[in-house]
Amino acid sequence: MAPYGARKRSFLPNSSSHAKKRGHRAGPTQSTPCRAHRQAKTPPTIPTPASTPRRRSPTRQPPQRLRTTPHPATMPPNATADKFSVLLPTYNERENLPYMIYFLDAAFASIDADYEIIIVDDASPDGTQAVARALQADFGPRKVVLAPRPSRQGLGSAYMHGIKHATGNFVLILDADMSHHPKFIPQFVKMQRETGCDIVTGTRYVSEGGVHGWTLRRKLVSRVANYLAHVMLQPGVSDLTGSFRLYRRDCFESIMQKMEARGYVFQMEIIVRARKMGYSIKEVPITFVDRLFGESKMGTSEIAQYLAQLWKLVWV
Ligand SMILES: Nc1nc2c(ncn2[C@@H]2O[C@H](COP(=O)(O)OP(=O)(O)OP(=O)(O)O)[C@@H](O)[C@H]2O)c(=O)[nH]1
Ligand SMILES: [Mg+2]
Repeated sequence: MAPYGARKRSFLPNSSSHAKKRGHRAGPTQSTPCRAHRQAKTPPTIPTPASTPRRRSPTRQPPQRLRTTPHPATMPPNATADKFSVLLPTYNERENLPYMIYFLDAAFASIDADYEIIIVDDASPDGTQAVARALQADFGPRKVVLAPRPSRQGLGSAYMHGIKHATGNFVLILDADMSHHPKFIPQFVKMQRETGCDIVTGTRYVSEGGVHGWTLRRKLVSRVANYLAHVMLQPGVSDLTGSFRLYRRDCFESIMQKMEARGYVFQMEIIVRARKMGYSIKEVPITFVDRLFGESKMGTSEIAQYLAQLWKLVWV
């Protein structure tokens, strides 16, 4: 296999023009995550274990200047024991995946938290798995875990598969298309630590949240889906169809045992069941942007399936 750096041109097209076209701003926190870029920001010396912040020696602390500053409000005495298992389902996300991994790594580094990213790819025809393998070689198998499946089996079942590989005490779920920006993760963690809740869910539908880059039709579908779910299920959360969430692992696993949905309706069923089981849920506002690269998999059949499952959930 060619090294990751050698392959980058094939899966990282001109990022600034693409991002601009899709309404993403290329600010200081939205730069290209490829290895070449990261190397460009560091002095041109050969990295050694002591000078590489991501791969720490168990016996030797890195120099003080290389340590990330812990988020002041997220460091209670036992916080360093937490490990976050990110479940990342992918289907044709070849171009988005490097950005996701880069920003996830940066988000967890900003709060000095341990993490692993479990990529559940369903044999994507665009070669997502080759990119995932290259990223694993770059970030290490402890940080990037591959949990591929032989065929497309749906979003809900991807989470069920991914959790089998998780070793953390928290589970974080988000889409792999940059619609859910990892920069919000510190706020999720802060909310969980301050309130001790079981689930923190990202919401687009409060004043500080929002949706950007969607067509009017797509916005309407999401709004109507949420409105119907509120009227029929009264879930007590403002955004039932989003999937950007942080769960206590024990809570996630016990809800999983009761789950029936395998497709997009999974996000809704999990909150309905969490409420019925008495778990506490808090919300964090997020801004949702349209996917950075690639095509949406949300079609008419997913909408029809959603309506049928919504009716079923009334009787849960
Ligand atoms: N493993 C796996 N991942 C999937 C499957 N379907 C979708 N995904 C992934 O699940 C996440 C959400 O899917 P999206 O296609 O973004 O669907 P969406 O967010 O509802 O719609 P858009 O953002 O408009 O594309 C993305 O990371 C997809 O790659 C699947 O069958 N298997
Ligand atoms: Mg998406």
